[in-house]
Amino acid sequence: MLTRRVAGPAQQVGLAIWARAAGTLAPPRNTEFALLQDSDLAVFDSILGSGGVITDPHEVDPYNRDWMGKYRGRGRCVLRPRSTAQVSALLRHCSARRLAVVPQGGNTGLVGGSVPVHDEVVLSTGLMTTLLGFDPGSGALTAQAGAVLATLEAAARERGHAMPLDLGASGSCAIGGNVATNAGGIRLLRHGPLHGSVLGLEVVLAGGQVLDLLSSLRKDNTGYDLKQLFIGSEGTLGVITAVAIQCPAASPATSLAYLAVPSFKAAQQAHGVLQAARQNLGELLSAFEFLDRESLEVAKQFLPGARDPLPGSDTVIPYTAQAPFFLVVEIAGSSEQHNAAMLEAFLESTMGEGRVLDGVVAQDSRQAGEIWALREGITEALRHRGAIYKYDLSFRVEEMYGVVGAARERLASAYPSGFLGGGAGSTAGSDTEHALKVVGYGHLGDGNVHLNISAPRYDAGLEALIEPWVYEFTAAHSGSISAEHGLGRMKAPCIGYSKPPEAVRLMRSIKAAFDPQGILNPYKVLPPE
Ligand code: FAD
Ligand code: 2HG
Ligand code: ZN
Repeated sequence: MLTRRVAGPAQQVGLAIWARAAGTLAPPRNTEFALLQDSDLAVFDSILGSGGVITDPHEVDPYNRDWMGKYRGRGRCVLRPRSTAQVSALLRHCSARRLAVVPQGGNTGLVGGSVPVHDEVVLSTGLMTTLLGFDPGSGALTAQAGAVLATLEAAARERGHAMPLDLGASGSCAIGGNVATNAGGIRLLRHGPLHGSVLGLEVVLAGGQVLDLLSSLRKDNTGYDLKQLFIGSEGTLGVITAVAIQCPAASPATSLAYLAVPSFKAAQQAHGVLQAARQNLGELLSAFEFLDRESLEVAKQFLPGARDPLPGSDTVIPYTAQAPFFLVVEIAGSSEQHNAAMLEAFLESTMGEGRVLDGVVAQDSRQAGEIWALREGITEALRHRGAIYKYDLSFRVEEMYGVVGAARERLASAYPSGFLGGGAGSTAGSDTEHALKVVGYGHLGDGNVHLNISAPRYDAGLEALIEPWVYEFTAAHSGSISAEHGLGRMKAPCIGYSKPPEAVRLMRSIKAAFDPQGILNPYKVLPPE
């Protein structure tokens, strides 16, 4: 189980058809890729030495499975380099032999990008965890790509700084994976995307060439900013081996409020809580997250020790039987007293105006931690429930929750009993544990909704009902089909819903320039030609 802070181990028509055919089905293996031979293993052994190459099927297995249990590859070997020079030597060999390779960090990705589709070799950064340097003057931190985010956060904190990103998988995901996915998370509202915070990268290209862009300068306008291409490239353009990142000074005090609101409209529209927070809390605002009641219920049911921060919100609210939405509002500033006074005043005024039904300001870091554990634990809670269809979408803030209601309506008409029909031996339909559930939560301040459809098992009929409908809905509302998780394997065929054909063509030329044989993370990000 992931703990939050502890380190641990088309064109439209053509694409729509692909989207329907894609889903969890594997695209065919590219027969131009070589099959792994014992002689390749001998070369890998000679480069990495003892413990660097894993071939025992039991040990290889977890590297072939994604976090959701949705995708499973058939890779036969895992490479665990410790240095950039080793990564370079490995890729030189793979390129010469035309062996396909999947870069893997913490393997917490949610779009099937981090595991092989067929028999690709896994190149894990798990042993590349060294903190290479920290500049106290600028706050620039440099680390090997496999360093775990929570470990780097602790290192930055010790030095009076903070990492500019934070996410529920911070105890397992690696900084190289974060950069490769352009991860968003709960602090993007405050610090912006990684395109702004990453100062430099070291990358090994498909042929083994080392591209040293590891500058930690704040300003550098010499030519095209090549590092930007690797941010969000999901392992398809090069293997990131080191990252330099700008860490802001840590705020001495953070405070957190948890609010129940009567509707999504009240949360965000012209005179909603988000606008009030922007006006009244200004630059102190560091996170503005939301969860709907269904998400809260799943979290309460499946997260050990989870407590409802507002236990009365389902009975004693005078305006409505049950508060349908909840907000997590965090401010970070220089004084605890000032923060608390600001948040209390904010709560009082928004409640007075009826925009907020009820709310609580965390009294200490333990209470704040409990609230964050609830919000960030929804993903984990849903995993305990069974299969999950995840859609990470962005829209204009006012429109972002519409897709959740539309998905509920669509599934309710297809499955009026609320259950997925069971096959032989299935228990589906026998109790509410097996009911279909549609939940919505996410980063409200950034217009990013996580639509999750939870089912007792993965089911082709259910998937066909959701996809490509959900992508068509998103495109029709000018949204993005991937706000922060990337395209990976899951959405590679669907890129055309959010990008025009000319953009996809240019992306293909960039891919060909960096990786002419297409050996890096094949079948991911770009649709098949
Ligand atoms: P992996 O899963 O190992 O890989 C992800 C992709 O990056 C793959 O395509 C892989 O090939 C590539 N890659 C990995 N390392 C490298 C490298 N060194 N060089 C080149 N390519 C590489 N994501 C968010 O954006 N925001 C969230 O709030 C968020 N919350 C999450 C909460 C939970 C509980 C979980 C399980 C996931 C969450 N995620 C979130 C998704 C995931 O954690 C992020 O995408 C994360 O950045 C992935 O990092 P990783 O090291 O696990 O990468
Ligand atoms: C979050 O914001 C993550 O909690 C995960 O991005 C979202 O599980 C999801 O769909
Ligand atoms: Zn998210």
